[in-house]
Amino acid sequence: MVSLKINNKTVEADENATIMEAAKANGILIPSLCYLEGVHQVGSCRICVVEVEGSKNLQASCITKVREGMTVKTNTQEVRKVRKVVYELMMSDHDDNCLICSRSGGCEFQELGEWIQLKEENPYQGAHSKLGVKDISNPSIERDLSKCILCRRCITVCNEIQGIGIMENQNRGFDSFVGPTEGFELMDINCTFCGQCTTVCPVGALKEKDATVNVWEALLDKNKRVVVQTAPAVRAALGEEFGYEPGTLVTGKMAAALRELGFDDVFDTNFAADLTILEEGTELLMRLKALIAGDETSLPMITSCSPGWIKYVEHKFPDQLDHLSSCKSPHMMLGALAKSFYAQQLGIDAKDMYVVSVMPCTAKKYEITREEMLGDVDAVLTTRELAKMIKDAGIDFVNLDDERFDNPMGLSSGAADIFGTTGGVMEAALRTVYEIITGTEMPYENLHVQSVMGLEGIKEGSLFIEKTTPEWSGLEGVTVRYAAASGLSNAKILLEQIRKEASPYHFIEIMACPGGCISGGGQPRLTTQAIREKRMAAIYREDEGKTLRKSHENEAIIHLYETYLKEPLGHKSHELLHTHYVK
Ligand code: HC1
Repeated sequence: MVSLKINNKTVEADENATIMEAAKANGILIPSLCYLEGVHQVGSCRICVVEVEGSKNLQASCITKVREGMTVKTNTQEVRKVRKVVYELMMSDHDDNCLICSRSGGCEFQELGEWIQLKEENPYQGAHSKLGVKDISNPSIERDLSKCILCRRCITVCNEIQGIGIMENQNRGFDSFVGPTEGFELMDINCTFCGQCTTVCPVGALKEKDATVNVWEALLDKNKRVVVQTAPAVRAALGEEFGYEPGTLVTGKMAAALRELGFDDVFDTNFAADLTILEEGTELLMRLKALIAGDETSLPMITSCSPGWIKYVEHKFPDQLDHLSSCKSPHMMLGALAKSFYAQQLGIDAKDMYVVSVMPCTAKKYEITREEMLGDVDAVLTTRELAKMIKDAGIDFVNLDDERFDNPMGLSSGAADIFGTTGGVMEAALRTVYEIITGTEMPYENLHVQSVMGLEGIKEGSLFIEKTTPEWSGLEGVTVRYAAASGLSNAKILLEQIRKEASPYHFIEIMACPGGCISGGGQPRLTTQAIREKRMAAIYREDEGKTLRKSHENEAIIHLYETYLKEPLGHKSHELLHTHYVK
């Protein structure tokens, strides 16, 4: 620990802390636009400058380490003057059409303007370098270069957290911009559309492609049956858009709001998550059986519900596609069932049905445009877009009474709830697969697979199968090894292991976003580690609060198999619930 003075207050700080961290820990806030928690700081925006006694120039507090005996001032006249000039220079090349910007009211740059008390006219008026330059090349993410303030957060998250590295500083001086190399658009390169860049962008330069206009149109169309479904992680974060503490579950209010918006059927993606466990679990069992019989098979099997991850593996590891489960992601399964099984029940043509998925994810917008699954789902709204629609409609969200999802695709188990967090799909699958093989419940307290819980990037564990039911004999004595990874740089580590034929696992869960869908690219901004933890705790609370906690015990799923699908991996399932991948 070192001792230093910040604004005449003597404070203690870890010797590796930056001035900004030491100040924050002691209740002194220093503004910044480029700072991002938990990564290498670039110190590019210079908004966080402070005076350090003995230094000739002001120092960027996000990259300057504390020293014993240091004296720091964060709020002198000189600091405020420089901060204002830096801000005004950024502002001079920023499209200031704030009233019609999607970030208005939630823009960090706007908030900083208030902090700095910018009142007079900006002295640095002049030409704008990229006015009107937009990248709308893809179905997930929109880039508006005239709003970019060159803070480089998107570069950091794309490089350091996701390990993709498609965003770079381009050109110099007045011509500089941030984007893919040689001015390519996102559609032309290996962007996974995970949308992590949209969650860290402090302004409106990076955002999801808007789907609200199309959804409003569908809701107004009297000839359409408009079905909506919501992902497991949305309910743990939507409340934040309405002032609730992170980690507040708003499942019932969300269902009520969707009905008030005019959706005809309010279904739960969690229903299809349970269905996924039956299909994917059976697929795993088949591969394990083949292994025991000495037949050729692809192990480890890897989950396929995260479309950013699928796009990544298709680009970077096309030789490993056999390892992916052939299951569509749960919301695509629900879309396909809505337009077949449910449309049949209603006696309507699938063409007259419009399916909307509310997802924490921007890559899901791209997923619905994939040729192999085209038509299953018509529109994807992010959590942020749903919040906007609720506000637009003047719905008093906070005072809504809780409502439930509709049948026949509204019932779900706790196993489905935990899909929303890293490790959750693995735990949900093990709850079912272990019980099918052994005829007994998984030997873990409260059904939790502790080894895959938590926010670590890669987690692993194993489960010994002592005895089996007669149907699965041959698997006794097998130790099933599993892993769960979140964030694409972690996924890469496990894929490289597989490529070298050095993977010890039978089953791997991979989610493109760090922490899983709780911190997806469409969730409320800005997701910190503390917020991730609270959303994750909420998801486990939802699971533990249910009596139904295993996918294979979901009566609605059992009924669906009895009356329509017949059996997991059967003909109908293959037709509706499975897909293939593209090299
Ligand atoms: Fe997810 Fe999934 S859990 S991918 O993380 O398998 O987005 O929440 O909806 O489809 O169920 C996301 C979340 C989500 C799917 C499910």
